[in-house]
Formats: sequence, C-alpha cells, structure tokens
Amino acid sequence: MKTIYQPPFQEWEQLIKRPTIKTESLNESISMILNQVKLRGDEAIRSFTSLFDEVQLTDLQVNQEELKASSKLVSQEIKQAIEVAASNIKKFHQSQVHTEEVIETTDGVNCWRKSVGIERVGLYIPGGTAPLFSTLLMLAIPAQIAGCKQIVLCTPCNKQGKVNEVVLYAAQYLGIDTIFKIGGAQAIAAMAYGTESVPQVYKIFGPGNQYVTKAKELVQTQGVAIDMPAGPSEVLIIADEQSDAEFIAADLLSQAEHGIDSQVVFVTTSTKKIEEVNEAINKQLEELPRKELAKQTLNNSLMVEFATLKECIAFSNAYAPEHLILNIDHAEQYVDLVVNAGSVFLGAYSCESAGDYASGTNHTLPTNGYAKNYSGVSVDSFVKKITFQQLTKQGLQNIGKAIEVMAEAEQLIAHKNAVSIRLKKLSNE
Ligand code: HSO
Ligand code: ZN
Repeated sequence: MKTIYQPPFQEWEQLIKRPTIKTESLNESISMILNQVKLRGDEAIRSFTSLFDEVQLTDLQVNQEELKASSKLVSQEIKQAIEVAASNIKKFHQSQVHTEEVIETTDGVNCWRKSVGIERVGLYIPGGTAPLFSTLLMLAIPAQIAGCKQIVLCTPCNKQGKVNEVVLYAAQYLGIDTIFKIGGAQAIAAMAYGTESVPQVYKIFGPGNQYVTKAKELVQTQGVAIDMPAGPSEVLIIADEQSDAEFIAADLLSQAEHGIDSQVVFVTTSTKKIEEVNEAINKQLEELPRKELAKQTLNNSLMVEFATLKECIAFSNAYAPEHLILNIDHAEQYVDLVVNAGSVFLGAYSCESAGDYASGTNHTLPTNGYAKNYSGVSVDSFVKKITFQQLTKQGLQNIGKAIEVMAEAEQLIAHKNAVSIRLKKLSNE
C-alpha cells in the first residue's frame, strides 16, 4: 500500500481521488440493449440472456417449485444466520417509521406529511462467483416496511438456468415471489420499461457491474428513479498507537476482497501502527481464498499518517468514505467531528462485517465521495412523502391577505382571485 506521511492540506485533493472508471464507451452498447428490450420485450431479454449468460430460457420467472426447492438446498446454519440478520435489519429499519404530527401553522391552517410506499420497486441482485444474498435482505426488508405493494427481483441464473439457492431461499423467507432469472443491463431495462413477463417499476435498487450501473444511469434520465450513483466499495479506518493491528488488517482485507476496484484507506497517528498493520496484512492475506483480488485492491490503496486524530478525521471527511471505522478508544467522543461518511463503526469491536450482514444497519451506502451529499438506503428510500393541508374558512381568512399580496406582486392574478373569490363569499355569509 502506498504510504504518505503528514501530507499538507494542498495534497489532499489528489489523495482522496478514487481510481477513475471510464464508462463513456458503454453508452452506445447499453443504450442499444435498453432500446431492444423496450421494443421487443421478453424476446429481447431471451436473446441477450442467451448471448451474455449462455443460457436459453423459456420461462423468465422463477416458478413456485424452484422457490420451494431452495429450502432443501440451504443448510440449517445459513437459515439461522439469515434469521438473526433479518431480525436485526427489521428492528432497525422499523424504527425509521414515524407518523408525523399535524401542524397548525396559523389558526385554521393545518399541514401534515405522510410517507407512502413507492408502489412498485425493482431489486437487482448480481450473480457471479459469490451472489450477495445479504443485499437482498438489505433492500427487501426496508421495501416491505415502507409498504411497497409490488417488489420485483431480478438476478442472473447460471448456464443451467438456476438461480443461486441462498438468494432464492432468502427471497422465499421474506415472502418475495416475483423473481426473474435476468441479469445485466437487460434486467434493468426489463424493470424500467416492463415486458410481457416483467412488471414495470418506478424505482430500481441494487448494486451491479459496470453494465448494470450504466443501465441504471441511463434509465434514470428517462423517468425511473434509482437508489444512488454507484461506485466500488470502500473503507477508511482511523486508528492510533493503542489499536490492535490484527483487527485493522482484517477489516482492511474484508473490504479489499470485494473486488479489484475496491479501495481501502488506513489513516493513523502512529508510524509504528503502519508497520504492524502491513505485517498483519501480509500474514492474513496468505490465508484468504480471494487473496489475488485483495492484493490488487491493496495496490490502489493508501496509508496516511497525521499528527493528530482531529486531522485524521478531517482527512476522512474530505475523502467521504462509504464505511468509516474509528478503531480508537472513546470513539463516541469523536462522532460529532464526522460529517461525511456512509456508515460509521465505533471502537475496536465494531467491524464493518457486522454492518455488512447482521447488526441491523443497511449496507447499501454511498461510495465514490457521494457520502458528501447522499445517504445510504433506508426506509426513506422506498417512500414518497406527500404533504396535505386543510384550511377552514377562518384559516383562509387568516392568511388570505398575505396570499393576495404575494400573488399580485408576482403578477399572478388568477392565483390572487382563487383567494379573493372565496373571501368575498365569506364576507357575504
Ligand atoms: N461491503 C459491501 C456489502 C457486503 N459485504 C455484502 C458482504 N456482503 C458494500 O457495502
Ligand atoms: Zn462487505
């Protein structure tokens, strides 16, 4: 890992840059896929699936037998783990639901706001070597709590036409049965436009490769909402002289194994800790099945030393990491200094894996510096907030004059009349 000692503020901008991913060249090919799906529906989906996933699908949808069979293929241990995780994720996300008060802004003028679930949402769960069924829990549970009426799941199948059994089991466990064996840009297109088999949705969630990401970016310009701009996963760890180097190394590696474009950053006040962490990484790396991936990530990663913890946190705020681990004593005393981060882990025992799987917080978080202006997925991501108001006669009389004056000043006389006409009737009562 590249190591930098006490970089002056002017150098931070360069240091916080993520490795850039060029996706411009994908615009044309992904637009072509989107258009084909829009025009030819299921037929286009079948031909892209045959081309990219090398499987001929008759039914695009996972049927009830396949769904039920998944239960037999998943171990009791995994089932119990899913139960623990789902229960915590439910508890935490349920706490995000509040009924808002009716506010009487002026006598007779009542205003309130209500959250209403987005009626139809689409969840995308990537396939590949390790399909992340945990992401299904992170997306489907808040969607259900939000009251989304229809939840559509797309996930690619293997060459035998089978979807990963744990993904199916998790879906069944949560009561989701509208599942399609579709991956890639064609899955995003199917959910964005709808096809004969796939229902059209209003908002699409979930991670994916560069094709999926580009497809989400393009359908977003056509009126479909998406969860957030995507980028490779990342962690920034802050530690001092007292922190356990083995814990730090393990946490850095847990993020590094996600993929070669992940980034891990270690920020510390201790030169000695840099040496110890490097040593611990080398030791632990050898034991990891995904060590080749992790090694490449470490090559684009960074260790930075600063004189004080305050500077470490200031640097982290500039970087705006998806995950921030404050592996320091009394970490809670520093929380107010943190202004840009997706999710924060406090103290030696709060490892990122806890949040990735089972503590209850959501692991779908802003990357690529978007933690400066985006939040992670929560129940809020699955609702619209509709405002309501109700004015009594007295209420309109109380604010009518202000409305008339403002409307006239904006030269919008029809607006003024909407009030005047009512006030006139009231004065005749
Ligand atoms: N760290 C990933 C989430 C994940 N980790 C899923 C394991 N499974 C992005 O936040
Ligand atoms: Zn992870």
